[in-house]
Amino acid sequence: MSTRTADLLERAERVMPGGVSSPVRAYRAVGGAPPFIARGNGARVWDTFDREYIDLVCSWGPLIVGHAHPRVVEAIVSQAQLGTSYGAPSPREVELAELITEAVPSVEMLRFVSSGTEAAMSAVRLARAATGRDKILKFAGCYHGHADGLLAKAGSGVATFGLADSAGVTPGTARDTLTAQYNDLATVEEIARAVPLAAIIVEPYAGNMGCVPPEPGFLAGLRRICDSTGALLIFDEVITGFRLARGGAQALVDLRPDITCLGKVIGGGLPVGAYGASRSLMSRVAPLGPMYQAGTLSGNPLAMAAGVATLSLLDSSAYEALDHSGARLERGLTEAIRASGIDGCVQRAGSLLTLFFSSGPIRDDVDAARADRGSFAAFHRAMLSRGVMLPPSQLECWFVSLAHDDGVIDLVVRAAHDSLKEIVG
Ligand code: KE4
Repeated sequence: MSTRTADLLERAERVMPGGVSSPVRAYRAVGGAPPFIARGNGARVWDTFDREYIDLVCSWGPLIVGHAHPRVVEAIVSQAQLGTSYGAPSPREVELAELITEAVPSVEMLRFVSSGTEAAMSAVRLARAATGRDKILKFAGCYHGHADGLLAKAGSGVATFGLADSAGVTPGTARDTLTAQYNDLATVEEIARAVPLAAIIVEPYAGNMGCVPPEPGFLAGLRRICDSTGALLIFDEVITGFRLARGGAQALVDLRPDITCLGKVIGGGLPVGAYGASRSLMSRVAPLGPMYQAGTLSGNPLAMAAGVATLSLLDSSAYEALDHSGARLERGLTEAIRASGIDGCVQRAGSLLTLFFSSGPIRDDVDAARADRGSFAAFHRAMLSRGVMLPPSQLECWFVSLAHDDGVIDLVVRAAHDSLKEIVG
């Protein structure tokens, strides 16, 4: 069967909306047809024409050790030979759960699910079950998956497509989700004092409006507000968990949320999510308690094996290497922006970063929305033509892996210099 991209895209669009399994992959924000990827290895992927790209999407975060790492592949293959799913407890999920609870002290107990969306929606349900309250507060530009109640003013694909929220979310559902601006503690304080909140859910380092770090005091302020109003603090660490540090963003800022959402890295490229909290909170989750949540493939042995193999590669030297590569890329991109004279800035947190076509600082979704998306689209196309695959949206993070060594980073920087020169003209 033909694998030419044009045929593939046509065939895909006949049977899947936009020809994709997730909207942002359709390249609507940057134009052109998305390459269909046939294989990946290390820091690179190849499309169905065998064109090679340095990959800065890394499956939107999970591939922190690079594509097809031998240790991860071996773990998946050997598990697959023992079966792919049992619908029963298996040793692998105990192993991964122990690795996570050892690394993240605020998570004494967790439940595996199959996506970050499920993790966030279950965390919200747990907060409502524990507090008996209905309303939650999220931040504009933060994205916590596509559960109905979490799509209000969401980031990532929702913002990329300029949607206020999503069709199909009922006013009754939307009514229970309040929003504030990221980094705006005063408004949070006002809302939390006026409305009894079940939870405040936040990306501790925001990644879904591009990389937007918390300002000093913001997260500690949320912790204080939750403590004084009885709301639970949910850190959505689906991106930052095991990426910014082994203990996630909460380790960096030395704060304990009440509930943590995880995903991406803990599955090493296979579908995994998890939510966790103190033993007492998690004891409310069925079968121990009245909060119901379930999943056919939750704790899937293949995904558990990939997660265990991936986390086993993330020691302190790995985080030093990730930060080194992120910093090298940030320096190179900043120099390229200066040399080109464009209005731009780079914001970074460890191995997460975004080149914004806007002078910084980018503090929230309003600042992020000011970035010049047309210039980003032109830059994306120019980089793609030079063999560098960036996330196809200005409002996303670039992901660096352990496979992005100095040589790879320098090739990306070279391509950025040339691409910026090209779009400046
Ligand atoms: P998934 O359901 O896509 O596994 O996870 C949802 C989610 C939850 N929380 C955070 C902080 C997230 O970033 C995500 C998903 N991230 C996007 C990229 N920004 C996934 C890419 C996509 O939607 O295709």
